[in-house]
Amino acid sequence: MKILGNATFENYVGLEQGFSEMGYQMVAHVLTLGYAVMLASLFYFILTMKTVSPKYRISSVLSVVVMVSAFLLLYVQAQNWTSSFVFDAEKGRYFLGDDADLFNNGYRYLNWLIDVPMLLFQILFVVSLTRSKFSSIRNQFWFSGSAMIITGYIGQYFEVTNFGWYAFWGALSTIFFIHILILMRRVISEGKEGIPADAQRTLGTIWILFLVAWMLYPGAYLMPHLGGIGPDGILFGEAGVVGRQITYTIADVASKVIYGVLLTIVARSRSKEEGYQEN
Ligand code: RET
Repeated sequence: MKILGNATFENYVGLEQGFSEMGYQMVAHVLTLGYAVMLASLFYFILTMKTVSPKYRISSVLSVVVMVSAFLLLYVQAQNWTSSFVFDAEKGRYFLGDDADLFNNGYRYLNWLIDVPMLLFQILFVVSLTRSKFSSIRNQFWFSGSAMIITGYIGQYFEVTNFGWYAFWGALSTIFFIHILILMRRVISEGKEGIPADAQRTLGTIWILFLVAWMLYPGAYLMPHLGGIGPDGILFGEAGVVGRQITYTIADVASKVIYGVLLTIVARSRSKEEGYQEN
């Protein structure tokens, strides 16, 4: 009898039902896609840095920081998957290996601890705030961003073993998330004032992207219980495991890469208007 304790639901599924070839490979591939995109985009942010005027370049620098940290942590996350589950040729499925590591999404959470404040600061270097104070927004972003991730990190340990704690930490994290959404809305609406029309439209797109992409993370947190609460729910199985990793990858590409590209576009439009010429 194996006891998994606070392990996340991927391990419980891998112990009892195991994963089909398709499910196992889809996760391995989507995790690999994740870190490959981060490395490729790293080059984009370096190579486009000079297309914006020097005062906006910090935004690209922050994207570079985000790409490097995400690349490394997603790489480790992908290795964690392949070292946790082992093919059983008699059953034709992948199961939690006897002496294997347990799988845990904690690498991601710690990656967000770096990336969330960076992504939030990043926009402050591209827009000009008209009423709010830069340092006040920056500090609130930093505080609520870190608190949101740390509380969620604690909560995810209880997703199988203690639903009450899992819901409690998740709810606490959501309060910080709402604070971030309110701040971001304010930053974007102030940022739209007095900038070229195309840059205003791009900022509008950034707000929608931000809302959708960032909401995917709490969706992934809730994933095992979205199809019915507890181990009998339909997503407490292979579909939920695969669904969660796909959700994370889409969210990561949207919130880090596409967001960074859109901010570069806003910065380029503002640079042009201010007379900056790339040489
Ligand atoms: C958690 C816990 C459950 C409640 C909420 C959460 C929100 C997480 C978010 C994460 C964003 C991460 C990003 C990473 C980019 O690198 C922690 C899952 C609300 C919004 C943007």
